[in-house]
Amino acid sequence: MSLQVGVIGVGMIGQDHIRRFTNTLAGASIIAVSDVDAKQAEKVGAAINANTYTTGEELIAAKEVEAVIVASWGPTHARYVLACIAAGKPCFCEKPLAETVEDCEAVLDAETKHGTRLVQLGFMRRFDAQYQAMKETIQSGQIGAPLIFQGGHRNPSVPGYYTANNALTDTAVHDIDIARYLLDDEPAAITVKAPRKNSRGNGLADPLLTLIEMRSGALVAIETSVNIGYAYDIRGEVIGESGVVTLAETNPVVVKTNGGFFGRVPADWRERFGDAFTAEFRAWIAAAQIGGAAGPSAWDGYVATVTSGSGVKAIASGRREVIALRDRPALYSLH
Ligand code: ISE
Repeated sequence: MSLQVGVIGVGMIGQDHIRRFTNTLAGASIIAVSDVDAKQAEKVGAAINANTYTTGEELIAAKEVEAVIVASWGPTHARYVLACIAAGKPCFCEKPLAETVEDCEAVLDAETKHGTRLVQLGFMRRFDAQYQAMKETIQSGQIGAPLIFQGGHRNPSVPGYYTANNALTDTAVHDIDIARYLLDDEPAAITVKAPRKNSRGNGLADPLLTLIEMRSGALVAIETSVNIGYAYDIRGEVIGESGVVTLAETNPVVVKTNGGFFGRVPADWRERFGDAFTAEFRAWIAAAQIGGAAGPSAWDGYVATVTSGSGVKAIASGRREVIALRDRPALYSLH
């Protein structure tokens, strides 16, 4: 039977997910929506024949809703995720899991008490074919034990409300998560450096170079550039003891003309990670149909929030900050 899904937050990303459910995915239907902007909720709901709920809590409590997608404003995530756990309903939550470490911990405590996983985090890169091939290469032993992960995360531009700290809390969190996934390791300390500012960046400290020391002694270096103009360019390389694995370019062809060669670079995250979004929801639907969750967990959301928060501290202090994580509950096995 088709999984009956409710979506909380029908802004840009919520609508993107709804389109994916309507046009591409099987085994689930969006039957309920809610948004702080009631008119927006009505409009989006009417277009897909879904019921509209005044609050996220009402949507979660509704009998017809079997599973929930939380795509609302970041500061509201934890409260909706907690309500889903209390109702025993599977929940897909966009990053961040929560903006504060305390709220993330409340989710970990509630889910651990529940006893089985209900929460899946929207770290879609784990479902990207290129990163998966990179992980398989590392696991196969072809490049020897991994020593360094270098990530480049380049956005052509960011909206006016984007702050300097967002480079860590909104953008680098993806690289933090994928580095943990690739290296099977946890972060131990973080240092953040900024060169002179990109003059295109409206005064933002952009780009940033973040160095994370992992518990095993491996290093993670992440460049975040958020006003680089030319395209949405995601770079990644793992240096091992006897080899290197690098994300290939994503263009299907190379065009040679006028004495040069050319290959397309994606315009935005939709183009670059479209297939990964579809794959993450396929996995979520299959897991939620039997009352669970797949892939990135609340633990992964917690580590991302602690790490990016320590990075924000490191920007302010100009120093290396230690990343203090609680012990990983048994519910969250290694990646
Ligand atoms: C945005 O929120 C995302 O999640 C994108 O993947 C990322 O590239 C962008 O920098 C973020 O602002």
